[in-house]
Amino acid sequence: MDSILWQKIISIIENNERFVLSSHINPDCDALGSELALAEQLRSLGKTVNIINTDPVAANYRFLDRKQRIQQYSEKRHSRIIKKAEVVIVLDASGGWERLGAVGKALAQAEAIKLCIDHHPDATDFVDVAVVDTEASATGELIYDLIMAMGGSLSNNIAQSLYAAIVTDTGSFRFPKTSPRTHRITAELLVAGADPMYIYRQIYEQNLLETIQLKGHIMASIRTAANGQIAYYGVSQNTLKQFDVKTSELDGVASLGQLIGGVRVTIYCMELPQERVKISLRSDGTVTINQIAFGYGGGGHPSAAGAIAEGHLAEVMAEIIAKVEHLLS
Ligand SMILES: [Mn+2]
Repeated sequence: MDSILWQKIISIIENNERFVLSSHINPDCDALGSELALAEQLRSLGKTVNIINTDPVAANYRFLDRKQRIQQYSEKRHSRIIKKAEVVIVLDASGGWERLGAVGKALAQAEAIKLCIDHHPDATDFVDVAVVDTEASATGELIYDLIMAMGGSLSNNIAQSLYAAIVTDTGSFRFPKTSPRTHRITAELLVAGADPMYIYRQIYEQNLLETIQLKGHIMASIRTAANGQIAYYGVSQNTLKQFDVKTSELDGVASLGQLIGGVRVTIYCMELPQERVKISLRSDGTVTINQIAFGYGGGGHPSAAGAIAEGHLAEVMAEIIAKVEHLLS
């Protein structure tokens, strides 16, 4: 990252005392880890820091925030803090204040200097200074750079937070942005005490038995089409009830089909109340599937996209299979 840009951020940090950090709705580990690491660095300089997000910290990420530094936004509790803030730093989110949910509305009104540090390629004209590096595998990489540029040190907490940010955003060091730099940074985090086994177990191995059993049921129902190039499966509201599993616990189900050799596209459909169906599409990168999601008013990346359609589960599924077959032919 361009050190002149960091110098700009560092002089803003040095010249101010009251900071608010925030990130996107449904904050992931990169959002939370980046917030916690930067907050600790700022506090070590004697700054006053509030981390305020719209959504609460998900249960499997709470180990990062044992001291409960991360606050869930409420207008009553936070309007004064936001009003008095001198600097607002948005992490792991660009594209506008809407990405932040309710707290974004409040922060947009603040008189503070507004900064954004991110690795997404979205517009940054909503802030005064933005540091965006789309080559970074995670915002956590950029926070590492910033802490180093400030001459800060890596406490055990900072190391755990940034490791969690990077291991999740790289899909455990396999996604395309995983670079030599990612591994060099990660090496330093290990030196500073990040514990890979512990962090992995906290994030990925806290499932309920019911969830694993439902995943087993879904896996047993996987079918293929187009000579094994398409995997498809669905789950009904009845099945969710039968297994007593909340939809929020079904992370990772959308990519189960990609575990099968030869599968290029996975179609996963989940029945929603009121005759709607949530469609999730994954591809192995050899075919672009977000155009199908766009057709239903959805969105996403070329190899991971989704949408919500009207209709019955089986009908919607058949429709999507036909569209993907056409795409592959
Ligand atoms: Mn990220």
